[in-house]
Amino acid sequence: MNELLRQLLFLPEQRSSLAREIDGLHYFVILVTMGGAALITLIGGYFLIRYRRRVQDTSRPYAGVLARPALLLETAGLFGLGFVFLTFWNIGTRQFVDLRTPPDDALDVYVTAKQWMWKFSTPEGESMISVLYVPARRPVRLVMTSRDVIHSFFVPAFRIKQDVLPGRYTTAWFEATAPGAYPILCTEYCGTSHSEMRGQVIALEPDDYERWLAGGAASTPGFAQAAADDAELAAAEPAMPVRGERAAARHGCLRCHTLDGTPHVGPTWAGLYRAVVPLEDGGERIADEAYITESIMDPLAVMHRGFSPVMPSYLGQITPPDIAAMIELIKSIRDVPRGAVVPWDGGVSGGGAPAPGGMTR
Ligand code: HEC
Ligand SMILES: [Cu+2]
Repeated sequence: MNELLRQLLFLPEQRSSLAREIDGLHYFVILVTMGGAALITLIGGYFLIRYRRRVQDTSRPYAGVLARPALLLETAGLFGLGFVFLTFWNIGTRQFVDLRTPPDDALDVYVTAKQWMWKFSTPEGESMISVLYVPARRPVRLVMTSRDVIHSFFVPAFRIKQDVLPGRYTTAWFEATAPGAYPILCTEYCGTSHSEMRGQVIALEPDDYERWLAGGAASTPGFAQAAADDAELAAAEPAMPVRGERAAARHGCLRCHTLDGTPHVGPTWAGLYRAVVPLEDGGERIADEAYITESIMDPLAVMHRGFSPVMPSYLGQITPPDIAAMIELIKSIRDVPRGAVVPWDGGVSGGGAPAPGGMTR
C-alpha cells in the first residue's frame, strides 16, 4: 500500500526514520480529499436526477418533506468533518513535534548556506562543501544559518525541509536509514544560480564513517576548495571550542563573561548551554543556539534577570563560523558548575548595587 501510493504520487524513496510517517499523513490527506470530492460528485449527481424538474408543481412545500432528514444529515456531516480535521491535526502535531525534537545523542553539524553553496562543519573540525558525510542509522542535527539571503535546506529522501536565514539559527534533524547518496536542494529562490545550489548527503555505514573520519578531512571532496574559499572553515584549524575561545577573546566577550563560573559583568558561560535563563520580564528561556545567537545579535531583546543592559550588539560583526565556534565553546563547558548566576559585586556601581532593573536574591 505504502509502496503503491508512493509510486503513484512520484515520491522519492523513504530514507529517514520519519519519512514513512510523514508520507502516511500525505496519503491520508490525499485520500480523504479525493474521497470527499468523489462523494460530493456522486451525491450531486444523484440529486440532479432525483430532484430534476418534472411537472410544474409548487404546491408541496419543499422544506417540509426534507427538513428532518436534512438536519440529521447535516449534523452528521459536521461531526464527520470535525473528526477528519481532528485526525489531521492529531497526526500533524505529533509529527511536527517529532520533526522538531532531535534525539539527545544526535551528532551536530553546522550548515552555512551562501550563494550558491552549502558548507558543512562538524565540531571535530571537519569541513565540507556541498557534500555532507554522515553515519547511517544515527541521528544528525543540523544547526543552520545563512551568510547572505534566505535559503532552504531540502532533502527529499528524508522528507525534511527547513528555511535557512541570515543572522539566525534554525535546526532540523534526520536519521538516514540506509547508506546511500541523497540529493540536497535549495528550495527558496536565492538568486541567479539558485537552481544549481545542490548538494548531497552521503550516508555511510558506521564502520565506513569511522574510516572516513580517520582518513582525515583532506580526502573529502571539495576540501581543497573549502580551504581556499574560506580559511576560517578549513579543517587545518583547531577544534571548534578552541576556535570559539579565540574568537571570544578577539571580540572582547571574555572581558565580561567567564568560562569557569565566577561572577562578572555578564552571566558566566559555564553551564549556560540548555540552562533555564530567568528573564528580566519575568519569563524564562532555554539557552539553546537560538537564544545564544539572539543574545549576541540583539542583547537587549531578552535580558538575563538582574544584569545591566551593557552588552553591545554584535549584529553583522561576527561571522557565522565564529558564532558557531563560540556556541561550541559554550557547549563544551556545559558541565562546569555555575553556582548562582549574579553580576559581579566588585563595587563598581556604588557598593555593588545593581543597575536599574534590580537584582534578584
Ligand atoms: C560589556 C560587557 C559585555 C561584553 C563585551 C559582552 N557581553 Fe554578553 N552579556 C553581557 C551582559 C551584562 C549580559 C546579560 C544581560 C543581557 O542578557 O543582555 C550578557 C548576556 C550574554 C548572553 C546571554 C547569557 C545569559 O545567561 O542570558 C550571551 C550568550 C552573551 N552575552 C554572549 C556574548 C558574546 C558572544 C560576546 C562577544 C561577542 C559578549 N557576550 C560580549 C555583557 C557583555
Ligand atoms: Cu539558496
